[in-house]
Amino acid sequence: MQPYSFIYHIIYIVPARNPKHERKANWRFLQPRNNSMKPQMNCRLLMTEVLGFLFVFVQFDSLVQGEVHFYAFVVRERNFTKLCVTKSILVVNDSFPGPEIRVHKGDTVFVNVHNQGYYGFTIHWHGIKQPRNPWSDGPEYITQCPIPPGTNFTYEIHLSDEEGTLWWHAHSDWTRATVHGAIVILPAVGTTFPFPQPDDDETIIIASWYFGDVKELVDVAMEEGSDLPHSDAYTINGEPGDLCNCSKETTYRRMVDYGKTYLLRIINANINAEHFFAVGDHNLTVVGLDGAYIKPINTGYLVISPGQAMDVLLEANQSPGQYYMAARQYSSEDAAVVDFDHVNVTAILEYRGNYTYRPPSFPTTLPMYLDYPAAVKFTLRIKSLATPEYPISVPLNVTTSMFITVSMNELPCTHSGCKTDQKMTSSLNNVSWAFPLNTTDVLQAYYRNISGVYTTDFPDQPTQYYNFTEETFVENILFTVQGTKVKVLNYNESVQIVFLGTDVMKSSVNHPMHMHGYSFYVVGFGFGIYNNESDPKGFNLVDPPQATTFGVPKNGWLAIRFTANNPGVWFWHCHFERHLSWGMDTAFIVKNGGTVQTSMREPPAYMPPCNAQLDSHIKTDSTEGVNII
Ligand SMILES: [Cu+2]
Repeated sequence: MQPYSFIYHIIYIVPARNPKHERKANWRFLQPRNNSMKPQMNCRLLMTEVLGFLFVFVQFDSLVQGEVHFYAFVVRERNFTKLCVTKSILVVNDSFPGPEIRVHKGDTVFVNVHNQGYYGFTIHWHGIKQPRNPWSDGPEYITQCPIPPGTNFTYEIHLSDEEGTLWWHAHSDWTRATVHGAIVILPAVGTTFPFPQPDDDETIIIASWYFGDVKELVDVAMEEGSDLPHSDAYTINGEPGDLCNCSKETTYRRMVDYGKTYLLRIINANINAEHFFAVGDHNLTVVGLDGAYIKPINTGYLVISPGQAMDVLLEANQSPGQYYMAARQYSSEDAAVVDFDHVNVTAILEYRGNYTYRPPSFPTTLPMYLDYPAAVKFTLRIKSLATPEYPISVPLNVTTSMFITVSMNELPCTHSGCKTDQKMTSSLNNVSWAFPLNTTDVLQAYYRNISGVYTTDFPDQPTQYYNFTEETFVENILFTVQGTKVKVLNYNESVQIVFLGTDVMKSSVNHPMHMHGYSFYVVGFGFGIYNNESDPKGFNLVDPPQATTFGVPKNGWLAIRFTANNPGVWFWHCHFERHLSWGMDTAFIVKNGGTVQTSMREPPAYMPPCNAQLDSHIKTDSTEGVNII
């Protein structure tokens, strides 16, 4: 066991950041500073944090290799004005997007989350494997119940082999629309990047903006069985940018110096949209995906799925001036579907120095909304580094094989609030996931042997075979079953999953599948129905991309592999929130391996009770003795 050090990231409650501030300004969320903003409150909050963290730390039983960081997240509603309209949104530390967590590989982070809002929610540390510790993974009703208003809960985040960029977000309904932020994982102390040291870095978070209250819109739509809401705009670091109404003054700007190289940490925090991204007149070199480095991809654009994070090098090597960093939705839906959000979101890359002002240059390399070949062309180029310094470990002898259809479906809408006869659902192998709402979570049920919460009969194969990639409205295929069905894996199984995107209801799209507790290797993907004799011959077992979120191609298949060496309960699902809400989800239970180091850790002394108020309409005072206004 090596010596470790503690770092308190003292978080001050400050107004939303001015987007014209440069990157270092972001640190004010994390660094102590002298100002007149409620010093008494800060002291009170800090005392609470220190005592709470000390209490947690005495129970901390894993080997600590790096630094230990402490953060406080105060989550409450605040007014923000975008697109000429002011509305209240749930945010962390009064900031949209929320504060950045910045650590080194191998560090440990404690985050005490104070729910000062009106309804329960959880936070998930997206892409972090949480070895042996599903208790801090976060998805509600899977590994914990929502944190009730007026209470707090401390997450323990243990970084293992992740390096690069990941992110955190709420994992309850669509609360993640505004409750999210970056996790920057620098190389371990004493090591370097696998590319020349960049001069600086910059986090770019692409998110969705809705005019209405997102939770309320979703709650109503789910109750009525109607379509789920579509976003009204996209944002980069909280701002819609020059091309949107009432937004020009607040467009996010990043100052750069000619001749320097910047590491862009691009996170797609969108609720339902994949995005193309490009920078006017500048090439990009993509060097990382989901907390793992990849072989450099030199490109004029990239495509990023919701859930994914990419590390991208940008050389400031053009004539000093201003250039748009722009993103637009990549829609893989049928061309006839046009009701998606067409907003082009922009930020500005601005060179320092004296030069004659010209309007920012818009990237001509940014593909159009429906440019499916452009998306596929980029995705095919992603390969692991696979070097002695950054080795891979793709399972070669598969011991558990699953073939899973990924489908849109319908179900009769039968409860009292229904406004339609049939409602939209989605499924994996024709099972639409049902959360064990307000009873307990799957992890508790597994750990404490509580029956009646879930069943272990998630099917390894489709329940029926049909022409999967042909448009169909046949009733026995169209309708799905609902259930809380999980798949149980023995410790150290070598798992292969082939996902197949169906065209039931003519609704095939690219589905970004996300797995908790693991990253996986993408050994292949293709179009049409998977052939289990010929397609494996083309698998990449040499340098397959490693990811935690990767798209199942529209009317095509995705083959992934991983070793089930992280015991616990791990959710996996489509990262389009509308598909998650409709049931395109399930969970693995990975059994213990027989030794302490191959078994789940004990639960922390406190887990949130399963009685949180969830209704977005009820706005009661929820302060927990910390007056933060
Ligand atoms: Cu999906």
